[in-house]
Amino acid sequence: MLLPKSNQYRRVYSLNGIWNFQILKETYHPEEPLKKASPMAVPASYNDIVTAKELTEHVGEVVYEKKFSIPVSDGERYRLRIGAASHKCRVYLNGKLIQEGKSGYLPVDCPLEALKEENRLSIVIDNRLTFQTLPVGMIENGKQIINHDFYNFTGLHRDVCIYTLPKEHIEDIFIHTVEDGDYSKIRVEVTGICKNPLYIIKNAEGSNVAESREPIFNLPEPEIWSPRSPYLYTLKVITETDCYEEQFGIRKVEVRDGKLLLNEQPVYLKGFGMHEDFYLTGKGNCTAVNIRNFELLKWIGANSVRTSHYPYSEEFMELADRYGILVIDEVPAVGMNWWHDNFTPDRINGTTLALHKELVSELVARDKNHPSVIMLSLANEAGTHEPASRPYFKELIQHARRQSSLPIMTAEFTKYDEGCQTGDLVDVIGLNRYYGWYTDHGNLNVVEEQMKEEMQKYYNGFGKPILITEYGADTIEGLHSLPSESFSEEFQKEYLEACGKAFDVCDFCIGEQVWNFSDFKTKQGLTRIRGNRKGVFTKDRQPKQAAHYLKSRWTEMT
Ligand code: GCB
Repeated sequence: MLLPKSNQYRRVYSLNGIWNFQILKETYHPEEPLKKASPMAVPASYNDIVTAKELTEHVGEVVYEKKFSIPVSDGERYRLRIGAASHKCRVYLNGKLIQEGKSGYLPVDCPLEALKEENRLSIVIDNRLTFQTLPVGMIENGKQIINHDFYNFTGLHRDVCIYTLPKEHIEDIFIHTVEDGDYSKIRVEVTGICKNPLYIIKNAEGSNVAESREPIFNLPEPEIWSPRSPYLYTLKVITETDCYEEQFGIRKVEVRDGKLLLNEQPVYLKGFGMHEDFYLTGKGNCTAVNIRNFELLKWIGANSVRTSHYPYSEEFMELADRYGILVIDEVPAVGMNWWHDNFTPDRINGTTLALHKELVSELVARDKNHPSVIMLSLANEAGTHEPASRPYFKELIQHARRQSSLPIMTAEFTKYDEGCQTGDLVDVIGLNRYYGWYTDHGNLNVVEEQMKEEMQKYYNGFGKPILITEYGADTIEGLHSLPSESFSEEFQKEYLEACGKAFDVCDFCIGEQVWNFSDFKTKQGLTRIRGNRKGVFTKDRQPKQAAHYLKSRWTEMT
């Protein structure tokens, strides 16, 4: 699935801006325009923009509506692209249902037919989570129960646009690099109508460095992409009727002999689990925030992030390529760990698995040409201690391996002693661990030993490299204490330091990703003071004391 772009054959009309918005209390009548609508920003979540509590916390359906007119000609195709509508959506054009979307974090893209002089687009969004959605949630006695630790932000979260395509157009482009270990080999796979194609590769300065009529060709003296040197090329595919430019990088990723290798060199991941979350806009994509995030990642010496707990915006992925930040791309499989009996026919079942597989395919299809993506994460903290989780993940992982050659991991909450059923199926085991925080709260003396013991057990048990995908402590900025006490800036720093000591002596540990990059909104809870405060940066992206510690640790690590 290609990102809509303008060129001599294609046009893009942005529909971002002010939309009409209304909570849906009764059955929706798409044939009628909204009557009691208020203005709403797109892209954005509506939750932190409105002032009425029942609206912020609304569970159910809302409608977004916008009128538009564009020039229409017979020689073109028209499509609608919604970057993300969280979570499920129904799309209507002039009152007629044209598409349904099943995932809140991946694009909805559909043809627009029978366009009129003036058109009305309406999008009904449903934020209810069940055992058959991803994220997973539960509706009990009419009440929504959320089983994940981030706010259930709702809305049109990413760009919405209409784009045109020539009748005979390129549908998709897959750029395969470093096949058979050959760094100069490029293989281009194009779908759609591709008459008499010409493939041109431009270097970062925009000069042509290779040209071919055949889809397999050589790029002489290729520059390799890496966090140190995130070198990007552009492939231009020109056909008789269309053309498209796609950026890519040349890099090789593999897990071999207990190591994560990038371009055949071991790489140690330093970075964070994150969230798309900011003041007012919630999960709405915001270029300024995205760029600030990457500036901070570079400043602190990080080289990687996990898109916890769902696919991030395409803009985020593009910036990761440019800044040279390695990305573990996670599907929105979170909340799959109620206390017991998760994988049962009436809970996480075949329908959930079918959706899970579909979202893996869609994520791979969206992000396949990003050199920054080095691994797929198929779930965060699923109930993998349950025997029934094994066939579920076996099928899911087999499916993922058919879609992508990238290493596969899951982020585990399951304690080794509980018997993780899936550790042998993945390439890397991600561990989310909070010794001294959720257990032995405030006791820094236990952190290093308990962390080491658990990592060692997992390694001995499965022989897979271990990546610490979460560790951290809630910290209120400006709260100081000597000696340190939990929630103070001093404690966070000492906590991360103690964990670091454990990682440093485990040579099977391939990286550390602190939870979290920045503070973020959650549902209200006794342990949540205006959200989860484990951020190393505040929500407005300023450093807490621990940020300076991490900066010196990570920059010294080379
Ligand atoms: C976890 C979850 C993450 C939470 C975090 C916490 O294990 O994966 O979503 O936010 O713990 O801070 O409790």
